[in-house]
Amino acid sequence: MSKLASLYPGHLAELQVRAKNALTRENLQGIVIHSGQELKVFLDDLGYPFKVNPHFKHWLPLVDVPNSWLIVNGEDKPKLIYYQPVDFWHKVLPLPESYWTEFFDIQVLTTAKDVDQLLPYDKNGFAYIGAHVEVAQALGFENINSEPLLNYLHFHRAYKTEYEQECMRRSNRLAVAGHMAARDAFFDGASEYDIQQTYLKATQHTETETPYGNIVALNQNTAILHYTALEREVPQAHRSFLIDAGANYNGYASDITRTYSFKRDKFAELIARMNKLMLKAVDGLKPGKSYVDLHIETYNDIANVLHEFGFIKVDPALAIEAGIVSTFFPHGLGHHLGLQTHDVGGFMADERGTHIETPEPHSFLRTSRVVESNQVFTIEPGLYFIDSLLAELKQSAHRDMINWQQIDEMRPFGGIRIEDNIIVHQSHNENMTRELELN
Ligand SMILES: [Mn+2]
Repeated sequence: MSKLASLYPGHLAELQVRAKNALTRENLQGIVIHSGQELKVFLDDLGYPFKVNPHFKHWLPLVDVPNSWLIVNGEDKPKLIYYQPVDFWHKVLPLPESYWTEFFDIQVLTTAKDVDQLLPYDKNGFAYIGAHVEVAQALGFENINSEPLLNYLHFHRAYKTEYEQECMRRSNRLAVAGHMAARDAFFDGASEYDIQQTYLKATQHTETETPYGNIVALNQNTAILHYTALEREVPQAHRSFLIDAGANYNGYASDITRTYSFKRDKFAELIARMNKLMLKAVDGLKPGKSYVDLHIETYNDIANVLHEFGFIKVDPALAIEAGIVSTFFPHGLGHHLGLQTHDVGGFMADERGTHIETPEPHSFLRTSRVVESNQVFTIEPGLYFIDSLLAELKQSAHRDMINWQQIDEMRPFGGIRIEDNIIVHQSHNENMTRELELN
């Protein structure tokens, strides 16, 4: 039996328990989960790429079937309404034969609008979870994406089953192959666009299959946090390269970033220093630790790096107090990772969804929750030379704290971010990314 086949029954059993508990709390009979529908471009017969409801792919590894439905009640065999139209225009996916199929009562739906014949007749007591509120209303659902139900499910989604952890290891394996090919393309002098094609080929993904739009940036473009332009031209010189790119495995995302310097220069030294800082942050990720505290510790460590490299003229403590570290590190340390790249539940104190505020000036942080075992995180500190933020700093009262000549030397290199994906276990951390020889 394959590894996934042996882990899947435990995953399903855990989801059944969560569903049962959620239904008991909300006094409901069942949950109806809609995979989604194709969205059409305005005034056109073309559709946008289909992105499945994450609640749907939590139960089974089906990411590309619209108009399908799951009915679960936490006790009985879940029912899968599988959409299989008679269609000679498009490829119709055959009913899969896989390790998960025996666990579902599968019914085939050939005409999407006939789904009501296969749904519970009396919608009272059933909650709809899905993107299409108007469809749910037309079918007679009254409980639609209810917040208490979603809060409960989202809180628990942070705890990954062994099956999910295995999917995420595989997602990392795919992405690491892409990263290694992309790195080689950079040192061969390729354009951003060609590096992107190299990455996609190595991961065997199409552009719409990656969990998010890849960031493939050369030189100054590395300082644009969400740069996705993909310049076709080869730049005059290759100085630096930042790639933030993931992969999908059974609907689970990886999210990995690496930065390279073309030469053995000061920027390369800064990358090596940030790598050390990043691994220290990974070591700090432990059950019982607040992710906010870990972020603040890393933020303070970045102040030390700014001082060591002569970018600031003042004591790191003074730079922190003045808030100037945010000019160089203007984002959060990381986030939960799973079915979604920025996975849900990051701000929840409990299963009712009580929100944990992030303190100023760290309000951009994407998780404020206490770390526990079986949670999966990214750790992704950065240090950038961003013209717009530096211009603000130069106008501020703190401008004399900065060694502007040192800063100006670094601007052509852009910035650095290094990001790994970590499973927190009770006794140790599993760095899925590093264990795959991507250093
Ligand atoms: Mn990330």
